[in-house]
Order: sequence, then structure tokens, then C-alpha cells
Amino acid sequence: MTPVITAFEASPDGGRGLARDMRVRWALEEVGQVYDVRLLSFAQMKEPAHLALHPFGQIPTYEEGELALFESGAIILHIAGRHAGLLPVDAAARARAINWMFAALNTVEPPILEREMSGYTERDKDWYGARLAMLDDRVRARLGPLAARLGPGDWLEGAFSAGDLLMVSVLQRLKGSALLDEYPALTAYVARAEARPAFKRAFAAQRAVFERSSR
Ligand code: GTB
Repeated sequence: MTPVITAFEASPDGGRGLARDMRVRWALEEVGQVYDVRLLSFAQMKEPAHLALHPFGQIPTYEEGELALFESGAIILHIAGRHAGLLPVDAAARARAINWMFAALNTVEPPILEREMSGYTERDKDWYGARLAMLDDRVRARLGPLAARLGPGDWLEGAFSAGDLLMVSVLQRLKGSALLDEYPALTAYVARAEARPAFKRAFAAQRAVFERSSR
């Protein structure tokens, strides 16, 4: 059964692969699972048909027969559970990789998103500089220990896993800032992940959607 995911009809990220369908596409490419994509406008995301799949009217969703999921982390955990290639077989190693999936979404992503949101909504305030310095430090408090734990290794727990996939997806949101460059081990980690053929296929697929939408 070919799963169907949803994505933006016209992504506001300009085809940079920052919308969260990208991480789901990447996971599907890593395990070699063919998939279909249903593209949605912002208006369609808030209509009953989509709200039945996603209570918050967002993308991505994932449908596989009778099963419908939302939340990119849950979708990737499901894909990784059904296919080899994204989680180790050994139970303890598998639990550690899942640990990193949650760390990416619950511990590393929130300060990165808060910093990004502040740039959109508070940039015109006279206190923005001081707030940004504080938000930068909160991000550093995650990047420093992450870089230390990664050490000289290629991936967080031996072989590439869904933990790395989500962690890199989260770190990519810092690419426009100088913050990530303060941690050469992390820039190399992101570059290593982006060099994976599965990442390149997923990136090209979402980019093609953006290019078609901007014609
Ligand atoms: N926790 C959910 C998950 O991980 O699946 C979050 C899903 C989510 O935030 N979806 C966003 C969405 O549907 C798209 S990815 N937003 C529309 C809405 O809420 O009405 C977030 C995103 C949006 C835009 C950019 N960008 O332009 O760079 C990057 C990321």
C-alpha cells in the first residue's frame, strides 16, 4: 500500500526544505518506500476533510490504508518501526536512537523555534537585541552539549538513525544564522546528512513542488 503524505502546495520556505513534510519524505526515502503527496493550500488545511486527519490543520499528515497520523515525529517513528534502516535492531540501541528523536523535538527544537519566531515578531522592538542575545545563549546551551556528545563520531549512536534524521532536520533551521558555524562538528554533521542520497532525493522532490508553484 502506497502511503500518502500532505505538504504545502506553495511552501513559504521558498523550497529550502524547512517545512516538516521534508523530514517525512527523507525518512521514506531512507527506507526505500514509495509515497504519494497530496498538496494543500492554506485554506484547504483548515477545511473539515483535512481537519479530520490533522486536528490542528497542519502538514504533514501520513495515511496508510486505514491508518492516519499527524506529527512528524510520530510519523517517522511509525515508518522506522515498519521498515529496516532507521532504527537499530538491538533493543537498547533502538531505545537510545528513539531517545535522540525525542531530544531533537523536545529539547533542541524549542529554543531554535523560539529564536526564529522572535525574529519574525519582535525584531522592531527596542529590546530585541538583548532578547536575541538571551535566545542565542539558550540555543548555545543545546548546541554545545550536542556537539560534545557527537564528538568525533559521524552519527549520534553508531549508525545513522531516525534520531540523526530528526536532529539534522532541527539544526537545519539555524543554517541562515552564524550560530551553527560556532560548532564545526555540527556543521559537518548537517553536511554529512545532507550528502546522503535519500536526503538529496527528498530535497529535490519538495523543491520541484515549490518550483512548479512559483511558475
Ligand atoms: N509538531 C508538528 C509536526 O512536527 O508535524 C508541527 C507541524 C507544523 O508546524 N506544520 C506547519 C504548518 O502546517 C508546516 S511546517 N503550518 C501551517 C499552519 O499551522 O497553519 C513549519 C514550517 C513552516 C514554514 C517554514 N518556512 O517558511 O521556512 C518552515 C517550517
